[in-house]
Amino acid sequence: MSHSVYIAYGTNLGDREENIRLAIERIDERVGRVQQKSSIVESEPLVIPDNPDFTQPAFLNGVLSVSTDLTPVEVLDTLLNIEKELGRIRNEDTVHWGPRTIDLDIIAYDDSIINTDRLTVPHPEMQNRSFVVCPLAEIAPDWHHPVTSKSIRQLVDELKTA
Ligand code: A4P
Ligand code: MG
Repeated sequence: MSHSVYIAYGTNLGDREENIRLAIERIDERVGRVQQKSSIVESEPLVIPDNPDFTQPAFLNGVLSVSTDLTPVEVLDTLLNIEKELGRIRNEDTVHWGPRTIDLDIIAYDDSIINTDRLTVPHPEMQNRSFVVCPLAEIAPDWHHPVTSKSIRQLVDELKTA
């Protein structure tokens, strides 16, 4: 049975448009058909809580809807492989929340609520990030958060008035 998964991407290193193009191509091949693509938004990096003076380039962000036959963990493993192939370096020296060629996060998977060591779905920070909420609102105007039951419109409004 096919599931609906929303995937957010973020990139702030190298040829950002090309990173997005390649990531979408691979997601379409390996996770499932990409149904919708939001506009791409440019945003300033979030301030890193434990490293507030760290500077890094601006991000391009967006959200995709994908129909998939994979389980959530299979989607995660596929996204981690694609991140690796596109050159994301992950080790003890890389700054947490630092620059990356591509970061792929699972925002939502059907109406599932998942809290395991490897996976928190919906993404725990999504409602605080306009670079996720606004693109999601564009492609999924009827979406509701399965934990809080808030509509995507409400999440957009809350970010505007925050
Ligand atoms: N994981 C748990 N839940 C999920 C999920 N829903 N989707 C686990 C994906 N992964 C999930 O991820 C670490 C582990 O999280 C994964 O192995 C998986 O088991 P990671 O990608 O290595 O960690 P990270 O991305 O460096 O850290 P974190 O806290 O996930 O960072 P975020 O939330 O991805 O934020 N500023 C702007 N403007 N735009 C951005 O896109 N992104 C970040 C990184 C910071 N600042 C930004 C942006
Ligand atoms: Mg991530």
